[in-house]
Parts: sequence; structure tokens; C-alpha cells
Amino acid sequence: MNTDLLRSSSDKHPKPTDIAFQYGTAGFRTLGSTLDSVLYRVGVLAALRSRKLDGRTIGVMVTASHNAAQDNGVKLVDPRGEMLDGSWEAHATTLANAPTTEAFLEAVSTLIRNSQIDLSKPAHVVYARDTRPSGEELVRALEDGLKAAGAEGRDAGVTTTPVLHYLVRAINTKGTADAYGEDTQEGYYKKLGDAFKELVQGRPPLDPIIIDCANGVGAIAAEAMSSILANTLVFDLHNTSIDKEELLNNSCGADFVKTQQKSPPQLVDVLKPNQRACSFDGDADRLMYFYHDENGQFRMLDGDKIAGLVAAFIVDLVKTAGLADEISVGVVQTAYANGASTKYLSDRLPVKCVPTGVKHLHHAAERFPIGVYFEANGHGTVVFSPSTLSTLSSHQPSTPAQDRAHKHLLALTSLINQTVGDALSDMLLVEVVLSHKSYGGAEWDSLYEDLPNRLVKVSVADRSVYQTEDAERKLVSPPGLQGKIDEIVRRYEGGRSFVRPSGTEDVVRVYAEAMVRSQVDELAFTVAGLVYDSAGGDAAKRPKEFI
Ligand code: 16G
Ligand code: MG
Repeated sequence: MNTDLLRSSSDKHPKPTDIAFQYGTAGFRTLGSTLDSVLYRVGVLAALRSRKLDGRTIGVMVTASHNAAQDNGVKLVDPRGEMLDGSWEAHATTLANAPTTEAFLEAVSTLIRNSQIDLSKPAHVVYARDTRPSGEELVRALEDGLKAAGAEGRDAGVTTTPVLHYLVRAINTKGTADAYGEDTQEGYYKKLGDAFKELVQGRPPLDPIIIDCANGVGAIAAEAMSSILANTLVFDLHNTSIDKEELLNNSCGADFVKTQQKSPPQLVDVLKPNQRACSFDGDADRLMYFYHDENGQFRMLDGDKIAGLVAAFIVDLVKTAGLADEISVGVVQTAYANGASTKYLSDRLPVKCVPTGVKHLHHAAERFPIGVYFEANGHGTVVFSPSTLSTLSSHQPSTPAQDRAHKHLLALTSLINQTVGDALSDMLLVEVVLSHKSYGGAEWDSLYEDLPNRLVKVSVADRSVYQTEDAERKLVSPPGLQGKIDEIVRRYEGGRSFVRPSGTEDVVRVYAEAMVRSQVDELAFTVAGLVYDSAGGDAAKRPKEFI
């Protein structure tokens, strides 16, 4: 690498003195206006990561997902389309925080030395951004970093996070036995679209699906997919104003629906009773379904309900295809999964609980022959292991029913974006299942009844004091607090509560559920009060609802 070029270009992207950056659960994420140096340095880091992996293509996505328009962020994608390896997250944080150009150059050479990176290898990076206005300039900073590090960059333009993940895998598997698909956006739409058409062939047409695009990049993706699907499934698109920055994720989108537990206000008059609708988030990697029942009551079908619907469908297909002895299906959830969903699934399948964050779920799901994973917040997908894929490709069905189920399983491996949660792909998957089962929202919803639940945030001076074990279900620090929580939880029928530090915000989160709505709030606020007091919070500022 050319050190002089690195030095001079790094000088053009100085680190703000007063900010400490952290590569967290979803990469770097903060105010877009502060991220210039981070993007430049991520460009250099991505080039090094690619060289470390023999020149395989690394992905970089510029997005702040469901956050407000003025925020932005960046995350790296490893060659198979999965999240950046955990050990490199620390390198990202180190490079981003080097206070000066000289310190940055020093950190780069330490990384090269410690990770034994061969600088004679080529470096390839593909990158994209969502619709945020700050993205354009941030991409230019990234390009400066790539250029300075001698990497060959490919600009995938404005697209969704899952499309970028798809592209990374498609580029790296091109021309191999496990080629993932054509390495273009059109290739992605065609792959999903063809699989969807095959899966619903011969079924009665579905009613149009209402899609809330959160005024984000999902609007572009949904539009493109809609023209490929033509009449097979009609999309009724809402919140598609990608040019009005202030509207992004504003009172709409998957995060709004999940946290507010209500429909986006723009859809309230659009929705007819029992008509199904769904929301994407700002980068279209999360999906939330909902409908209004006969009484106009909002009903949410979240990631847990999606996992229940999809896992049961795949299990049935595997059985019908005559593959039950060879392929098993497992589900991965987090502690936020509603207790009723965990019960519903555990009665049918192996279920594993892991810490919050896509990378944990994804890796755990890869250990199952077919792994279904969803966070309650709507982020998830299904992964098929290499041996499952080869079993599927060599299977010889012996009856027409087996043949049909086998073909459907094969089509599902194309319909599902196996690299990461994908709102568009997951939505098509749900639509396939609803079509096969002849379910509306209400029938799907009735698979099980969610336990009432409540999520509360507590601001504390230092959230690193809160450490957990057992997939975040138990606190080990501060000492004694878990015992107090257990004692309170015991007083509530069907009670469950856990406390964990957020990986994305400076807060501690408290989750509670119980059989009765009014008791859940009491439980959540009592535990929140314990947390507040354990942090030595100012008694005068103690939120009044904390018990
Ligand atoms: C990030 C994670 C998401 C997780 C959320 C938890 C990725 C791509 N996204 O958005 O999976 O549910 O963080 O946030 O990993 P929290 O730690 O603030 O509760
Ligand atoms: Mg997102």
C-alpha cells in the first residue's frame, strides 16, 4: 500500500476530536454528519479484510436502518454475505478511533502485522447505500479509503441492505458449484420472482398486499419486484416518498409498528377488516405484518408469528417430500421471543435461544439442517445447510405428492435470502405460506395467542456494569440484582422478566411478560425501578412510573 497516499488522503478525512466511535451490533451508527472519517477508514479496513481473505469481495452497506433521517451508519459484510467476523469488529473500532493520521497509519500497520495480511493480494469491495441524503457524501469518503488502499470498488448504488448481502455472496460464488445467483440487482429480483411464481402456481390468487415502505429504500425494491411479479401478487405500496427526507421511518415502518403496537397512521383508513398489511424498515431488512380485526382492533404478526408460520410449513414440506429422516428443522430465537411463541414452537421442533443480534441467530441457525431464525422485531430468515442442499438436489421422489413438495422445497431455497433477514424475501415467503394454507391474517394469528408484554428503557450512567449470561436471560452483574428480579417475577402468574444492556443505545432494556396485561406493566416498572436504583440513579429524577 502507498503510505504517502494513505497519509494525504487520511488528512482530508480527520477524526472529530470529541467522539468515540464503536462498531456495535449493527456496525457504526450515529449522526450522519459525524461519520466522514469513519467511512474513509472503513474503506481502508474493507480492503485489508478482502486481502486477508485472498481477494474475495467484502461488502460495505451505508445505512442507519430504522433510525431517523439525520442518522447514518456503516457495516461490513463478509464473503458469504454474512455479518463481519466478530474478531474484526474490534479492528474497526480501533481504526475509527485513532485520533490523528499518524495514529491511524500506526493502527493500520499493527493490524497488517498482527493479522499477517499479505499486501500483494488483490482487494475487492462492493458497496451500497440507502436513501439517506448524507449517504452520497459518505460513499465518497468510503471511495477515498478504497482508492488509498488500492482496492477495486464496485458501486451497487442505492439499494436495500439484503440486496447488498445477496450481491456479496453472488459475486464470491460466481462460476462455482454453489453459485448463489446472478450478481446484479436484476438477478436478485428475477431469482426471487421466479421462485415465488413457481411456489404459488395453481393456487387461487391472493388479495393485494398492503406494504408500508417506511419512505425508504424498500419502496424502490418493492416497485422493482412488483413489476416482475405482475399479476401473480399485487403490491399496494404506501409510504414511498423517498425524496422527503423528514418522512423516513417517521411514524411508519417496522420499528414503529413493533414498538408502538399500532398501525402506521397513514394506513388506518386504508385497511379493511382482516386485510393483511406489512411494514418494512428503512433499509428493508425487517418485516412486521398486521391487520385490523372485525372490531377494528389492531393485531400484530411479528417475527415470532412469522417464525411459527414458516417453520411449521417447512416441516410439513420436508415430511411430504419423504425427507423427514434426513432433514430436520430447528428454530432460533432470542429472549425477546414471546413465551407463547416459544411454547408453540418447542412443542413441535428444537428451539434454541441466543443473545440479541443477527449474527448470533444466523450462526446458531447454521447448525441446523434447516435453521429458521427470527427476532421478535421482524429480523430473520431461513438457512439451508450445505448437506441439506445436496440432499435436496439428489433426492428422487417416488410419488407425485413427494415430487411436488420436493420442488417446492427447492424453490424455497431460491425464494429465501439465506444471507440475512430480508423484508421483501420474507414477505414473499409469508405470502407463499398463506396461499398454500388458504390463511388470512386472522387464521395465521390464531396459531397461538401472544402473552401480554412490555419493554421499558432505563437510562443509566454506565451500562457496561450490566452483564448477562444464559443468552441474556440472567444478570451476573451488578451482584444481587438478579436475585431481586427473580423474587418479584415469582409473584406474577406466567411472569418472566429480564434485563440487558442495549447494544445500540446508551440504555438498559427491561422486558416483562405475564398472563394479565395490567400485571405486565406493574412487573416491568417494578424491575425498571430496581435497575434505576441499582445504578445509583438520582432519586429526584426517578421516572414516576417506576415502582
Ligand atoms: C441491531 C441488530 C438487531 C437487534 C438490535 C437490538 C443487526 C443487523 N441488527 O439493530 O438484530 O435486534 O440491534 O438492539 O444485528 P438493542 O441492543 O439496542 O436492543
Ligand atoms: Mg434495518
